[in-house]
Amino acid sequence: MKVAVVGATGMVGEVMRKVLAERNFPITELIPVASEKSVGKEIDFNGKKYKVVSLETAVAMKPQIALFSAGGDTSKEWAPKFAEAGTTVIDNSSAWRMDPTKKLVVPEINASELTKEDKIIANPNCSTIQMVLALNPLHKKYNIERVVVSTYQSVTGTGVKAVQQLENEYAGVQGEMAYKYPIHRNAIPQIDVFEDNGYTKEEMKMTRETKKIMGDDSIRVTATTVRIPTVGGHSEAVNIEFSNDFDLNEVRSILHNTPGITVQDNTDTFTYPMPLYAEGKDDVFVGRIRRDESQPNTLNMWIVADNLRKGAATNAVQIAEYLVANGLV
Ligand code: 2RA
Repeated sequence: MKVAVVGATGMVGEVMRKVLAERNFPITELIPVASEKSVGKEIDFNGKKYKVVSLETAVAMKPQIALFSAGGDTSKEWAPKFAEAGTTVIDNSSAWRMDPTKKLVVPEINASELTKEDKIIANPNCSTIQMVLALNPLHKKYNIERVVVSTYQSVTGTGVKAVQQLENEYAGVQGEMAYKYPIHRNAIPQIDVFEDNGYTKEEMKMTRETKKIMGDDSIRVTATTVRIPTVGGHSEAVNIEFSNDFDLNEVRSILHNTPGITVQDNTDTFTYPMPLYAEGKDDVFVGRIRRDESQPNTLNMWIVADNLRKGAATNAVQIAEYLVANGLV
């Protein structure tokens, strides 16, 4: 398999390369693609060196799969060019996610929708992926009516400039700002731009993408998304109202038996998920599972995942693995 990684030198691109290697994805040739200033640079992959090429060169090399993480504008312009050349694109930007002609895929939930005709496949937003992975099996059992979610998101979701801002502020060094405000010792209740309804785009992604991935427009989702000075992953406090009542041990057992989820939930031993320990792992971690005692049929839980892994690179590579395993590329 010839595989292009578009945005290969970026934060997600780097993790994509790592995850492809770790999971022994059947690659015969890696095509690292980046902006003009990185063209010609050498990148190590599985003990071999590969030269970074431009988008034009990569299209002409006709990879079977291209993993994109280079921003919405690049995806809008270049994903169709790759698709026309016969490449299947798995795109990590928000460019195609809500396009009704494109699939938005979390493999454990809806990979079975994919066909050979899907030439541009959208990888969902990081904070959505980790939430829906835990919601989906519970929805099947108890039927979700409404979700109220508050996020505590890692600076790695913004990129390398934000990680640098946090490090500079921590060290007391002046530098470039990725955010409008300091992030060290702060919590910024704005992720992405504001929409007309007063919500941020990140908040609306969680609302819209959840319905599309879970294939159910009736699920109501309201979100508050917040950037905090952490790097290991995104955390989410999620309140879920079901149509039907549930048993807490059954909830734990359903989550425990869901591929991709690790339950860490024991108050006696102070066991619960934290981003520091989720970093570098592919699973979504769920804990603090408890009944919302303020109203019937309602559950609270805490969900943590490495946003660069299951929230981005790992999910994209899992989609690619599904395509290969099912002869769709
Ligand atoms: C963030 N959701 O954390 C974004 C990254 N895709 O900012």
